[in-house]
Amino acid sequence: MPVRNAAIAAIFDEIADLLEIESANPFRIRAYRNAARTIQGLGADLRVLLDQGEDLTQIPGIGKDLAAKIKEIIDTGSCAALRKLHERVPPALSDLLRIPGLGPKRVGALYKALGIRTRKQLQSALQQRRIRNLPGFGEKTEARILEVLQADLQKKRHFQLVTAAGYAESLVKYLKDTKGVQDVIVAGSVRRCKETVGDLDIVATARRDSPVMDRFTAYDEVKEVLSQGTTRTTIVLKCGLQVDLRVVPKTSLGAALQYFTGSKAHNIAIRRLGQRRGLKINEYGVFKNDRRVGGATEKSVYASVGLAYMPPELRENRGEIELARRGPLPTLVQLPDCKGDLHCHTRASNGGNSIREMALAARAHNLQYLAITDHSKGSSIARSLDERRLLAQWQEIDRLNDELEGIYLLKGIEVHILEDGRLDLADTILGQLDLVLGSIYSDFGLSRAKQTRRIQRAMNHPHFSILADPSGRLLEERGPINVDMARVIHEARNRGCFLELNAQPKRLDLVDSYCQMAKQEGVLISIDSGAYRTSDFDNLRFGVGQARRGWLTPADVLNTSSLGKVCKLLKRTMQ
Ligand code: DGT
Ligand code: CA
Ligand code: CA
Repeated sequence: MPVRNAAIAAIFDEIADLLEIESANPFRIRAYRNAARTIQGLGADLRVLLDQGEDLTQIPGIGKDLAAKIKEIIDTGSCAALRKLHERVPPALSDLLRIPGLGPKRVGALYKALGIRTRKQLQSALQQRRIRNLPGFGEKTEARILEVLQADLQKKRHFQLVTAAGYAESLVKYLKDTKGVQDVIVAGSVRRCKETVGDLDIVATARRDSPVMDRFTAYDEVKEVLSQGTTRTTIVLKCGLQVDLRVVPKTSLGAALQYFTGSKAHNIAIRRLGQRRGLKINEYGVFKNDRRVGGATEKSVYASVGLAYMPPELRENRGEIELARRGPLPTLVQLPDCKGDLHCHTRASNGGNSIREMALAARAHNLQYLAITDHSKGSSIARSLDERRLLAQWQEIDRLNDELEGIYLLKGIEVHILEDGRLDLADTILGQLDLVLGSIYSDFGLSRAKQTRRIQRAMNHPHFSILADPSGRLLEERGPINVDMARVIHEARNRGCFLELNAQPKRLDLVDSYCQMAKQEGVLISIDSGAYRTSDFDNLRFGVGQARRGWLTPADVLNTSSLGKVCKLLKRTMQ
């Protein structure tokens, strides 16, 4: 799991912060910021890439200098450049930068004039009205910062699912390897496959004499132990992620899992159902007049209120309880149901591997077909394909299809949907492909009406197959475009085309609620890796998680079909 990537990105971000406080060269600052973002979004573990002898400068935005620093961080756990900066700028200052309204200039001024390094010091200076007289500040600024600071104290940082799940899986392995420990299960938002995660909740059972809590607090990545008890311990990892571990008796395991998996809204609804039946449901069990009537398994908790077991991804109080009361729950799509992947890149555009390498990796992930969909020439992306290079790519695909067993390559492209809805490659070319993905790579800020019309027009193109990255969002970076998604989905149905759920951790786009909408309209969703390198196929599981949150069954997903059926379905859109 790409656990260390987050740590490397954090170091680069911190360097950028401190450089900014020092008013260093803006290009230098931006280089660190961009690299941090790239690393965060990378599917592959940098440590693994290095071990495999890969050239990190192949990654966009990573030059020689940054590649060397990445290696240094992986080898030594830290970075001399950061240590040097710390000699000049107190590390705590970078935290002050995160307060809205406090740019590097102001943070620098607060430090130089008043020696303020921490939020606490800032808060007391604000309360003592010592800040209003500094140049560049005033009474209004003072009041605003105080307000933001107080609101910020209540907010919690969030982590991408891939990062949180990576830490969770390592911890589970570590805890399981402890004397007397029986079950160790990740609950909370990670178990529900939520795209971002506030903290980790782990539920375990253990023999009475097991040293599980001591082992937990001794974990290599622990920064701080917030509290330690025999049933509950809370730690903070070096990356800032908080982890709660609860150790419960076997008889309560189901109840504890159900409770700590949440969501809170779902739990409240379940508990209310219980109350109506005279039952008390909590993290210890299900009780009738203080007598235990369930709680050893999650199934027993749901059975006590007359419901079938519910997959965690459904537990959001978005109608799943009513659905369960009406009849059997849908059998949600699972990773092995996906037979192919309809979106990936190769070295021909901005991917990191050859077509052959991608094909073999897809096969190793039990996929039977893979569409090669490099960027077309109109996109601003480096090395995108023009007609001539595309023809050469087709020849190579034909050769590989002759040669390789067990994996079939489809000829595709990811075209750029222009501002007016046109596609950026000639019809004569598009007509010869097996599929055409269309995505938005510019003009994210169009009005709702214009953006909706733009996509409708693109979909109306006779060769359009799949709307890729439908909302264009990048977690922590860019919000979704403003678009009437209901209309887009309706248009897709009329046109017989499809929407994608891109499984890249920072995309997970289409989002769950729109998956539900597409399902209702009968529009199939293609769960794709959008892979840029061979290791990105690992991300498919997060796409499946998001699809399950959107209630999708195998029948609602395009790439659960056999190759023959997918080709037929794609032909329908290609006319
Ligand atoms: P997160 O950590 O913000 O990503 O989201 P969760 O869902 O993991 O929330 P968290 O860690 O605050 O709590 C874990 C679970 O514990 C939550 O999903 C449901 C349960 N829980 C927490 N507080 C309450 C509560 O006040 N009432 C009930 N019924 N359940 C709660
Ligand atoms: Ca949590
Ligand atoms: Ca928690």
